[in-house]
Amino acid sequence: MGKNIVHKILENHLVEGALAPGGEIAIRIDQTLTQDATGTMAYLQFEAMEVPRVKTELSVSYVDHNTLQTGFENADDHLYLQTVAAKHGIYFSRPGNGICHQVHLERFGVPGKTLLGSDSHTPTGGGLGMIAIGAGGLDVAVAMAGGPFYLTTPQVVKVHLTGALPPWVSAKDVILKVLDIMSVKGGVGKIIEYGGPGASSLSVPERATITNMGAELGATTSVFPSDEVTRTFLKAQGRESDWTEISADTDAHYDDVIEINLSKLEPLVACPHSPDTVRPVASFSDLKVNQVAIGSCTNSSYTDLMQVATVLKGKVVHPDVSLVISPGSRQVYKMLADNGALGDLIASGARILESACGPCIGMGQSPVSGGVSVRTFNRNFKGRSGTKDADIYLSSPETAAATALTGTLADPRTLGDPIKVPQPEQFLIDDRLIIPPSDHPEDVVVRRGPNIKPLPVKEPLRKSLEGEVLIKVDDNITTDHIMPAGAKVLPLRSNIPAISQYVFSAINENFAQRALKKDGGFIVGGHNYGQGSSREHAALAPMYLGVKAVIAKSFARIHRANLVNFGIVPLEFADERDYDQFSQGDLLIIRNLHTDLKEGNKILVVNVTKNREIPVKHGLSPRFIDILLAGGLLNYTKQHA
Ligand code: MIC
Ligand code: SF4
Repeated sequence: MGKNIVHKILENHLVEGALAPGGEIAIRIDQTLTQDATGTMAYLQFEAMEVPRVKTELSVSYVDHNTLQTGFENADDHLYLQTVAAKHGIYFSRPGNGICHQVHLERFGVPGKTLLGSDSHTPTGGGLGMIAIGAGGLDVAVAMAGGPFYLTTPQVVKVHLTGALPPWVSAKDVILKVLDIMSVKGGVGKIIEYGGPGASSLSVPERATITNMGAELGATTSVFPSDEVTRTFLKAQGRESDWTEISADTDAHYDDVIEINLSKLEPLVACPHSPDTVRPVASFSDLKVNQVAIGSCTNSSYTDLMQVATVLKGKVVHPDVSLVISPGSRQVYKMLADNGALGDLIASGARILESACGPCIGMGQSPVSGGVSVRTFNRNFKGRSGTKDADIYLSSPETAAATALTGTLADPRTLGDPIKVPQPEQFLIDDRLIIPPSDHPEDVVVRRGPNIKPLPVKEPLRKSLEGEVLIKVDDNITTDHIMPAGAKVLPLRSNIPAISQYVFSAINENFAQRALKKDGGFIVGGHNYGQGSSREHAALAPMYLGVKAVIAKSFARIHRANLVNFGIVPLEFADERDYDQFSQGDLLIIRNLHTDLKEGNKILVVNVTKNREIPVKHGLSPRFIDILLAGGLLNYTKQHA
């Protein structure tokens, strides 16, 4: 039988295991990327491994999240990142150069290669035909040190595209349709491979919008073929020599196939507070909108912003709407400036921000109380915008632009004659904000400001675990609930004692104080616990507070791995109805966990308060078990060095 693209690339990189569904494999990582909010931890961990120079083909450190400098913290972190990069063989993309995923797509991504990034939207690279996976910073640090990346062999789902997008319908509407079909947990344990005749009608940035937001499906990653469209894009980026063709064999096997006819799609939005609550824009009649935000790694390419500029040219945004725009990269920004489109945007009343994540991660531009914000971003989790009671809708740039003009959620098809901005034959290439690693690393002094605190390390797993249920939460709890971001909390990413005070603060006022006072305990969760971001702080900070195990109905992939990496045991109910047997405050004991994990015995959680014994399972690979026994990946790596 023929091979799909996923298996072709994985096979080329396989260092351990076999590509049999459900088994564990290890793959070689060619490229890594980090961003500043996860990067400081990743590099502290890399330094702890005492490897002088990265062993990847390419590693890039981006600064794009923590760019608001309201105190010394972020500036300190940036200086640390710049110096540690110079010393250890890492390229450094300076603040102002753009969002990691957009810049990586433009300047570094290579079809057929593997990319591991400490950010959940790393799958953006799948738009170029890469296997690009998001992971915790510690996994990325291990990859930089030359270690492989371990994952459960994913199922491969094909999304077979036919037809072509109608006017005013765009790539964002394609991925919203996929989210509508599969839901935020439909992609867990899967890689989504796009193909079919419709795929060749989509440009690389359009493909990247789709693979980027595949993260919201819970999928391991998403990938497109590398074809003539890919070659044209790389040529326009002055990198045609990086191109290779990658396609699936005609008789390739897939675990599942989803058919989407692009011609039948219409403008869609994801409604509050989940990316899979999808509705047609046309089904809204009069939704008043206070803010429109255009940008983020999902929708801030040159063509995205040119579409917006063309719609807004000569017009002014509605008096009740605040329009903010953040271009995805310096390349995009400068091209808009050079061709006059930036002037059109400014004239329309848009508030132009720097080229960074900005409002997407709550770094400024929080909407008005109880307000409605339409954003071209990828996540609309409650509170992520910085305003707890705001309603966030996710849309395409075209829908966002139409809405900015009318003041109500607007179908772009009402804008009249279609516009379609062509991809430029030549992008503006200027890499002077990307600093190559030093040729004299021995002379580089790594600068650590007072915000950078040493890494807390856990002791090996205890024989038995005992403590209270510190919190019980519902299904689909996101890492934004566990470890919020935003302008106030993000600067503390290098300071675990300080940031841990905010764990669960969005949903539970004094979790941190309670956890510390009780000497830690347990978390009880529903399905898809830990969905969303790759931030390992959602494991590291609870670990610091003494959380010993999370017992849930099911876990999101990256978060489950992060829990293991930091020595917190992820357990699943054998029978999910047992979730009802737990309340906050119950006293739990898991006896002989150490031995039972090691010997593969059944594990029982004793709920002392309710006087019941509840069977749980874990499905952890032998390697994951060894990591837990060692007290986390850092200890494990040291033991195996
Ligand atoms: C996000 O979009 O949530 C982030 C911020 O980019 C995160 C990473 C982080 O929390 O630092 C992600 O998606 O992994
Ligand atoms: Fe940045 Fe938002 Fe993309 Fe995360 S999702 S990398 S915060 S732009």
